[in-house]
Amino acid sequence: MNTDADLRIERVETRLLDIPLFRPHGFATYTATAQPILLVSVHLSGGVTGYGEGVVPGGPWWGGESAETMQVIVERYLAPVMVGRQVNELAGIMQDFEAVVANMRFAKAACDVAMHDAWARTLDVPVRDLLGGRVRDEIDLTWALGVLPLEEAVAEITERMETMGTRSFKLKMGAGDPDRDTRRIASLAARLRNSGEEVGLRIDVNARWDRLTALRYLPRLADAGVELFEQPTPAHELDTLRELTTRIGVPVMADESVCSPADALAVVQAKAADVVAIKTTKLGGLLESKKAAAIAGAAGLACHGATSLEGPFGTAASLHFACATPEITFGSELFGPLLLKESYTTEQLDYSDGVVRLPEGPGLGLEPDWDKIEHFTRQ
Ligand code: MUC
Ligand code: MG
Repeated sequence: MNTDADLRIERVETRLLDIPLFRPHGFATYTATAQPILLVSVHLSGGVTGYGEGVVPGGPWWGGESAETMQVIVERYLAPVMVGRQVNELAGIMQDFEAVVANMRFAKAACDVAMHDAWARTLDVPVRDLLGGRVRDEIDLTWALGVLPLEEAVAEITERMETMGTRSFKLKMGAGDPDRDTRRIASLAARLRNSGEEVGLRIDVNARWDRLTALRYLPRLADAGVELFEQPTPAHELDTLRELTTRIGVPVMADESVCSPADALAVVQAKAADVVAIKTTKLGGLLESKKAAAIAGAAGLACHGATSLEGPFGTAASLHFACATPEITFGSELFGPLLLKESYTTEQLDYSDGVVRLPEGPGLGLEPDWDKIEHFTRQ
């Protein structure tokens, strides 16, 4: 039985891991060959440790933070706010972060998750129980392909259908000429249709197209059978997003547009999207993600369990969130660990039949593999 004295945050440690990807992942402006992850460990006085990941999709191109900036922010500014406090003051600690560090939500998310993990472990319950409890035990999975040539994309889709039962695929766009990019996706859609495979295709432009480019090419993608457009245009242009949402007849998902609960409210008020991508990282952790999902859900928008390509701990955290949050009605893309060449936990998340399942056990339900962690630690 843990006492109050056991819940004191004694020490916060960070280390940078560089984990190679099994293949390069091409985004709109950058191609990643490894995923840098800031592993944050929160040590409690009773001997329990919780883990969180500071992670962005590939690098600072997405939202301005990187694993390196997060290390400075956590070590120098956020750790002093945590140390000496009780871990069951989590909401108060998160509030106090705001007095010391503005924005930097990915860094705060790593701390939020490590504290949730540590606190849940002291109670011997899964993190899901701290987030409201069970809504589901598994969630549908969309697999994301980077920007890939046609044949490689077809091979990867076929392989994932056969080995994991995946039926939903996200294709990254926004790199290079939009006309060529659109033809690449339309050919892939036609190829899959002709092979008789029933798969859903969606695209993510990562905010790279302007209004006219989107108005020109999204209808062609709609004709090709693309079923969802993720963030085609810049994050703050909510009028443009609303226009696309209402004009083209294919659901639009807001991703870069929603990095806080206030952003979720702005998207709701502007009627700018049909679906909101909830990355627990970009929102600053599990507590803030709950607020954003509640706002979107109250307006009747669907929420998607999105990813920053987290490793095992970060993905498990997003999975606990998705499994405790009724508003996540639009499935997930929590496939991050499978993009890594190797994992660094002793057990792996269970992916099959088109879903990913919540692990059992206290906290996040995963344990660190220290040999692997040492191996991947940046020197
Ligand atoms: C994003 O913007 O959604 C998620 C999957 C992927 O390939 O990129 C990320 C980031
Ligand atoms: Mg996105």
